Amino acid sequence: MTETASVFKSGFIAIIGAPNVGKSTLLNQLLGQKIAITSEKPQTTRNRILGVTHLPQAQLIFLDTPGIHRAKGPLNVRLVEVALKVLGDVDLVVFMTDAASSDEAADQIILASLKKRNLPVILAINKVDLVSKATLLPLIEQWQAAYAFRAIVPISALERIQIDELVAEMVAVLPEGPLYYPEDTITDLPERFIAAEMIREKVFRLTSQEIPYGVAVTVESFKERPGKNLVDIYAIIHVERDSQKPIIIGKQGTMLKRIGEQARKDIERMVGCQVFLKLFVRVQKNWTRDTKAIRKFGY
Ligand SMILES: Nc1nc2c(ncn2[C@@H]2O[C@H](COP(=O)(O)OP(=O)(O)OP(=O)(O)O)[C@@H](O)[C@H]2O)c(=O)[nH]1
Ligand SMILES: [Mg+2]
Repeated sequence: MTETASVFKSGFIAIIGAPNVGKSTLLNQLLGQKIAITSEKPQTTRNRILGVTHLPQAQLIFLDTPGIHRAKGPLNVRLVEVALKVLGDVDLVVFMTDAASSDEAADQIILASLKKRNLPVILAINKVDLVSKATLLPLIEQWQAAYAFRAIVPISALERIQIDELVAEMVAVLPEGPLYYPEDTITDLPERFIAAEMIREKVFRLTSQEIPYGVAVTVESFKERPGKNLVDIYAIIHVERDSQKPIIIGKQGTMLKRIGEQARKDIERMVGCQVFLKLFVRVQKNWTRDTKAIRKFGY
């Protein structure tokens, strides 16, 4: 009798790394759908974002996390806390670094906290589309010497290079396990949370300097219009200083309009119907320095 190779594997996989290395881009690529917001600015992600990939013989539950770095200020300290906490409850870690511009101090902090835990770790060296083989090879050797990784996989999350190879390495390490989530589950996040994130993403992408870092978004109301294939959403963009309000609104409301139009398109794609999005801007003085307010905004 031949042994059947039909064990079902499953587990929780933390995606960790320094800010801006491409963790959320990878999560979206793994899901084939956008649930995590991304931007070219560091510290975009502020929560643990869960996404599930279903394979015939495995279920992979990913936890995207805020970028780990030497944090200054209460909000950033909180974000690093959120990321490190995820490590306490996973079967596998995907540690992501940036092949093109690595944050060595942050990578060392992460390496040190991985060494304290007895977890299998796969290293994903991202953004290989930006570097030559000649830069990549010594980088791989350097990382091989730094830690006993289960595997080292050079990838491009953006260009979808070697993503299937990365998934195969993950499945190889995962234990035999149950179906944790029903087969139609992609995330445990409510649609209104993702809607708020889509709005915050546009603020990150359309404004500059300190503006995105002082912004939080809350969805006050998210309602389907009875009998119509339509959703009404009212959301507030909170800023931390009076001077930031006119910047978010823009000349004759142009900035707020752009934020709203771009966010609406993303939200419509998610909910699959027409969306009416109303945005308001409110000042919540110095919220990023106030632990209570940080909690109130869900961080
Ligand atoms: N060229 C290139 N750019 C990438 C790749 N992956 C991600 N990026 C870009 O890198 C930037 C950061 O990506 P994110 O996915 O937001 O990074 P993150 O690690 O989630 O960042 P934080 O949430 O701030 O910690 C974005 O501009 C992405 O488009 C890649 O493989 N190649
Ligand atoms: Mg992110």
